[in-house]
Amino acid sequence: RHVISRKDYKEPDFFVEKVELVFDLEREVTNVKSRLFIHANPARGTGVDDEVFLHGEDMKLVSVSINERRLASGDFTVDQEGLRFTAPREAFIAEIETQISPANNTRLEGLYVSQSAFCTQCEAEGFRRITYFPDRPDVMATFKVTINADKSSCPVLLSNGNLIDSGDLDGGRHFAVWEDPFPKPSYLFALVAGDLACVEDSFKTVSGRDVALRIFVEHGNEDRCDYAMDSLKRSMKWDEDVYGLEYDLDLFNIVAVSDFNMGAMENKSLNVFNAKYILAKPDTATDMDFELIESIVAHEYFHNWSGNRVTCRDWFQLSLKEGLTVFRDQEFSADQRSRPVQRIKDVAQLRARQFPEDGGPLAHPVRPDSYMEINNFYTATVYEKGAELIRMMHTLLGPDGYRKGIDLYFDRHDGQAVTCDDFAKAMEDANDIDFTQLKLWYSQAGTPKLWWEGDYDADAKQYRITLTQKTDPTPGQSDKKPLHMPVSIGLLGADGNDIAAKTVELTEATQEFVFDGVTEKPVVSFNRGFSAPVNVMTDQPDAELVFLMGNDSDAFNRWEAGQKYATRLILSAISNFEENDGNADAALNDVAVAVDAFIGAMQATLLNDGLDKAFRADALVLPGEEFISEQRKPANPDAIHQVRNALRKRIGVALMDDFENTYHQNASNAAFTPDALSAGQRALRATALGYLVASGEARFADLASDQYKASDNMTDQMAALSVLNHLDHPGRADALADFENRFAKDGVVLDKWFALQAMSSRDDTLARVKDLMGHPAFTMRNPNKVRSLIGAFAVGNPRHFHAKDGSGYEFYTDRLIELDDINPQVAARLCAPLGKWAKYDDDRADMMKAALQRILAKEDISRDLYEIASKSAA
Ligand code: DPP
Ligand code: ZN
Repeated sequence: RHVISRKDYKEPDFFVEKVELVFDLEREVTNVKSRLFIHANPARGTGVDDEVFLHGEDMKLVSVSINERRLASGDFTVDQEGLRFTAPREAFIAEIETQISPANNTRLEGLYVSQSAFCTQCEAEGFRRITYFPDRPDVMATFKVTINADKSSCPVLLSNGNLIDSGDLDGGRHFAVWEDPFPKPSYLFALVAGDLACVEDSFKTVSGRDVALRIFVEHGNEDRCDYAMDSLKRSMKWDEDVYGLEYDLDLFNIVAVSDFNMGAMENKSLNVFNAKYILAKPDTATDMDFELIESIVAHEYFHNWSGNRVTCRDWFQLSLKEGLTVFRDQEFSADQRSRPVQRIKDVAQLRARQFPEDGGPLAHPVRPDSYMEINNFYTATVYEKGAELIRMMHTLLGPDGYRKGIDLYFDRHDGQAVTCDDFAKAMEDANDIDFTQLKLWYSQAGTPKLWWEGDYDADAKQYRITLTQKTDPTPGQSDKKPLHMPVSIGLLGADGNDIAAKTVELTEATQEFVFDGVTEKPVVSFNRGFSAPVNVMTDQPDAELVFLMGNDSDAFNRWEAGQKYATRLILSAISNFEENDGNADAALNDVAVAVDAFIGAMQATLLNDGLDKAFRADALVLPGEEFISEQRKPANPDAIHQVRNALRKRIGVALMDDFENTYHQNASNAAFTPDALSAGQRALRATALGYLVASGEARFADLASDQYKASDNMTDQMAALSVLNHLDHPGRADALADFENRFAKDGVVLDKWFALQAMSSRDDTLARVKDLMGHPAFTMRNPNKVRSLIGAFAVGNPRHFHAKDGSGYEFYTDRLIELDDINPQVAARLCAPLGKWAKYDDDRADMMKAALQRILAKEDISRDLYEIASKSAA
């Protein structure tokens, strides 16, 4: 299998400065004519041959001409990877005609059909499935695109840049010509054609230019675009205000499609979105959906600068645009909503997705050193850990220094394809600072472990704190160096106020820091705001955690103290689980004193009206089963599930009155609005309902059932349904049937219904999931459906996925093998859960490894799935 290495990077031998494309769109056979204006790279070495190589896969080549002379079959060669011919001495024009089949493109890379529309996905290497081209991001060209299509089925014809011509053709066809003045890599090319409805708005930029904003959706969805449009306008404004970055064309188009491998794609001026991240109205979308729409619309918009104007030299630099853009969208959301709540959400996500990746067989640096299939590197590490790296720069430089670095970066590199080193260099040069050690975060994989030890000297009024860091080996990297990281530390006095607070810069393996003027022995609030993305290993006594839960001025660490306490309780009960004959309640009794203290602290949080409701809702949620399973080897999914539920039940029983009051006090008769404040109120109420149902009292299941029937918005309905989902209550079947009826024809909404059932802890879940595969709305060809039913089963239902008899693994493995022939990218993405075998007991580990071997034995396995399965099995 071919491995591509970062160290082998070579500049292109040839550049394409201009591309003219003509598409004759037909579902079965689309004809693509391309004219490429090519010249040799003046910087290439002497003695190189004049062979031109253009990537191309799965296409029919009709003809190649150079400077209007058609090449004979002996003048070029074509294989599975592309087309080769000898270049003339001077700059030249290559004309290439190819044929592709959009209707048969189930990989959803390149040009394909979604519902009735044609659309494209070219990142990372999809353009080579449309025509022969140097499909690498350091080749940047201007594009002129002519689209010919049937006028009645495709009234809308879109590509990047500006519409410069359009008109009718014979035979009921018409055409449009688009020209993008900004040179761009092929991965940012897009084309959309279909019968789509359009919602319009506009935005006036800071310099006074009017930008037409359009969102294209399937007919009937026009009333579900408001929030995405509003998010787009707020993003445009925010980027001007915070980064000084203005939009650069007179139009900005978004298209929502049903079949999409990713969340969305930042093609220049023509973003294509998974419909799930555009369509929303109160009765179809939850608060969480609104939140995701806001952040993804912003993310793709922000790419116009961080990704498009300045792009990546090669795919190893993917985090150059993704880490930076994730940091930008996180900060945008923090400014739109609650900053601490946003940070909690981002860290929870990092710990749930990235830490396990960093500690498992697929661990790789933020800037990987090698890959077989680049699509496998759109990972939590490249995105979320990459964002943490940028956040650390922000912390170390402060907002002004960071902005100086950003300004220099865009100034210096506008219009270029650059590297992560170039980004760091701009930060260094603008601030006269050395990031050599900080840059190790780009190259060193693994989550660092951090310990601390404090020592109070009453006479000197000094508090000394010694930090120790260590990063465990990861595949291919045995020796790790100490990293540079900002660690924010607060010292609390007995009254709960801060005595001192500062951010120290850890650079050594072990290093001491001193706080002066400390008048009493403090309680330490360590790594505030998660300033360093590490695993803090030091345990604090229960009483200190309770104190921090109630007093820390850093809201993130209040939440963190609660999570730590809960995790510790659950883990100690789990270790007593076997001795107690698998009785979770008895296991909790063994730690009853700590449980009571924890419940007291939870109650104080619940009743603290000084804290915002969204925060309280988050702080009351126990760490998830997946997170707990990461904390101890071997993980026992049954024990985790039972102990966690038993603790929830105890909390529900002990605080029943408080939860009941909270539930009723937070009911609202006002019309639904998706703002953060109202969302927080709904979240707190949903948390209360969850605990009330967990208490086991039947009347609360009735309450949930009533809530489902009475509420007019999806957030409250899903809150009810997701607690009913695990019960035998008749309200469950009624609500699910109602949901199915209402949304039978509504793909994006029905996905919630599939996912709920896949995540149910009821005993009949696997059988039900198998049945649902035959549901008329289910198809393995739609990635959202696959993720909702199959993906949710593996990721959201540890208990059934890891069933002792192996039935979960067997079902899942069959699906991956089936999916690999349809959509390798999605199949590879879903393979990761099987790679966590090392976390489980021998029986489960053996079954998971056998599942991976079965996948590897598949005939014609894709490069995508092979890479993930083989690395996971190692
Ligand atoms: N889905 C990816 C993103 O926007 C493509 N670049 O981050
Ligand atoms: Zn992105």
